[in-house]
Amino acid sequence: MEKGVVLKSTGSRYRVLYGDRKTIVCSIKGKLRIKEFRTTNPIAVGDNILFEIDSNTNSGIITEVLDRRNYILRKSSNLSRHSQILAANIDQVFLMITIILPETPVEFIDRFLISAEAYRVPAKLIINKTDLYGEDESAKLEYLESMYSKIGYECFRLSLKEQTNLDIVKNAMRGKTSLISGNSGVGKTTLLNAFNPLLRLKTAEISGYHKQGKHITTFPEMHLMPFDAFVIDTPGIRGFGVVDMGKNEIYHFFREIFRVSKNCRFNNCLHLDEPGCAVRKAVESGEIAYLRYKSYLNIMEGDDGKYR
Ligand SMILES: Nc1nc2c(ncn2[C@@H]2O[C@H](COP(=O)(O)OP(=O)(O)O)[C@@H](O)[C@H]2O)c(=O)[nH]1
Ligand SMILES: [Mg+2]
Ligand SMILES: [Zn+2]
Repeated sequence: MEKGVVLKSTGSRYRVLYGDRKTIVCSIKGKLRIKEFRTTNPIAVGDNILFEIDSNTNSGIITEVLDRRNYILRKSSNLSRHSQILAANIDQVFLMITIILPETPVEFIDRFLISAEAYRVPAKLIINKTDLYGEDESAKLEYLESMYSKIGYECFRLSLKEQTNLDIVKNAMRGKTSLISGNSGVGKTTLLNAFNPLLRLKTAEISGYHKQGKHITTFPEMHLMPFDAFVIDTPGIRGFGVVDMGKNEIYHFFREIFRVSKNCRFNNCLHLDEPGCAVRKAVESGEIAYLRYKSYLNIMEGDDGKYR
């Protein structure tokens, strides 16, 4: 019996890291599938597993998935009621954003952050491509950076092209398992290659028409970095999903809104236009950033009453 961690899952095969940086392809023992709960994948990237080595085929058979510390679900298609585990046992999630090429909308950032809050996984922002920023973009960067750090989200400025601040981001990842997310084209794959040149992963050229990168791969994959860190790439995955947040819960995941909401006159206040709403007052005074409040309103307007 060996113990390992799942680096990649492609349907029924799993690439597992074990021992002294050895990898082996494993499949699942038939009986294990039955234990599967309401997800389409019983084993996910980041899962700690027990397996037996079949010396004839030099492959492994997974016999047990050890308890998960946490996990994040993947946004599944609207048609399917099943959800998929994107990754398990994560210490922190990074959202990589860019001010231009492509521009990351604030609402996109906030949707990511509230999902991370719902999963109770610490979230941090990496603002990449600073080499491209002129005066306007730099001003916007500074605004976002001060807005998010004030709320408590650590921000890292990065230029992978000019290799600035690489060490600061590495240090933040050292000794941990990090998931990195972000719109395609922001530089996630470039970061992985910069951090571990042996990887030689394919990066996408920005397509001129959509100003967005093209998707290349679709399976999440965990990479071991030479500085004692695991980083999970989530290519082509636009966001976490399937956190069933009721409308009356959404504000719980906007940290600063939640904090202030305790002073609202009504304890079922949704901070829309109720009298005595402390949140609206805080937005008017500038204590809560208008952009964050706007994200909140947009998410509240979501069609089916559930945020996905
Ligand atoms: N100017 C500039 N371009 C970058 C930077 N980082 C990545 N890129 C480019 O952005 C494009 C998309 O990068 P990629 O890593 O494939 O993005 P991903 O879709 O998030 O994995 C590639 O052409 C990269 O060379 C950066 O810091 N500055
Ligand atoms: Mg990529
Ligand atoms: Zn209120």
